[in-house]
Amino acid sequence: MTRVFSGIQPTGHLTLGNYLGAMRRWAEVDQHRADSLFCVVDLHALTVEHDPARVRRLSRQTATLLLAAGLDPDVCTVFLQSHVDEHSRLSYLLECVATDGEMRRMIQYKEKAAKERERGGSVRLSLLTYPVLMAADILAYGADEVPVGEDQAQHVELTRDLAVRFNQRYGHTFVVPRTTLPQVAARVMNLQDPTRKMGKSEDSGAGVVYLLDEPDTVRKKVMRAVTDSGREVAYDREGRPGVANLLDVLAACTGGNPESLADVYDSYGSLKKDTAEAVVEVLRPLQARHRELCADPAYVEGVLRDGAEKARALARPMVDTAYRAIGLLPPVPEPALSAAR
Ligand code: AQP
Repeated sequence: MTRVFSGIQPTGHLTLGNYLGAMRRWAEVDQHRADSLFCVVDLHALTVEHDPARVRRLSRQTATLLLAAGLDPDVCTVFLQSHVDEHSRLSYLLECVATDGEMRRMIQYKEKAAKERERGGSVRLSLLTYPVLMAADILAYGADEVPVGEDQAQHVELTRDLAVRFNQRYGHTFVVPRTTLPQVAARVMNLQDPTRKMGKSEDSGAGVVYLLDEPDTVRKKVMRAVTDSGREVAYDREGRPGVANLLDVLAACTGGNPESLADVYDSYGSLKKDTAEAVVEVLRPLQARHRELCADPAYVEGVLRDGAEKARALARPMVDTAYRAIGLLPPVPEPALSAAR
């Protein structure tokens, strides 16, 4: 059976981009057709300036939202990255396979490091090495597919390169995974600046629809979306990124096609209105389920505990194999125990 792995960082409140680019497919498609693992990658949230209490809060909220979005612990595995030590164990081995130049070429590193420097902060070494930890997240489970939004495709490419290199040097150990992208809304753009991705760690939330935004807030954000100077509704991602973004979001929410939808509208106003309502309707059941789950935190904790146990059982043999392959001796058994055998 195909194995799927994907993760989400508790670095901010989850956005419509996270949902349309990744979570919705995990819930509607992947968990039903594959042996799937979905992980709140909390260690990744420590790569930039962070507040420990906020990371704890967001980790719980992210896990709750994954379940609210429809992940079913009876058919898939949902867990926190830091509960499974194998991720960090494998990450170090992969750091011994990756190169410094490779890490510095990562677009997210360049962008986030520049932002951190602009703020006058220092850049954490873990920001540079985090794609290696992401590779470990994926390779530890022998995942065949990694369903992500477009912004993460470069990191999955790196994962493939590291897997191939490790296998060539030390013998076949890892499955070489492939990226799967959604057909529409692979990159939902910021409503106030449609040349930038809608990101959860934005300083201002005006162009970002959060999954827990009230319906009226969603409406306001969409109605105020920056469009383009023309008046005609056309799907042109390069020339008219604002309108194309709205068409992408509308198409993703209604199951339509952005090009055909462009023909239906003759004004930006009506396109915005329908897009806002479509987003509100997509978020409604998710928000209702989130409220129910918040009333039962013990259930969410139980899911995460069981998920970590299942994940550990899968990752440990794979990571142990990698340790042996790269040249590390297995731990020596306790003398008393070996004598008793
Ligand atoms: N705007 C987006 N459009 C489509 N897909 C997106 N994803 C994120 N933003 C969009 C996809 O959601 C999954 C989880 O994302 P993540 O938490 O691993 O990464 P991120 O959202 O890029 O988070 P950061 O780095 O904490 O902050 P921001 O958002 O500010 O960059 C991934 O599959 C991702 O592709």
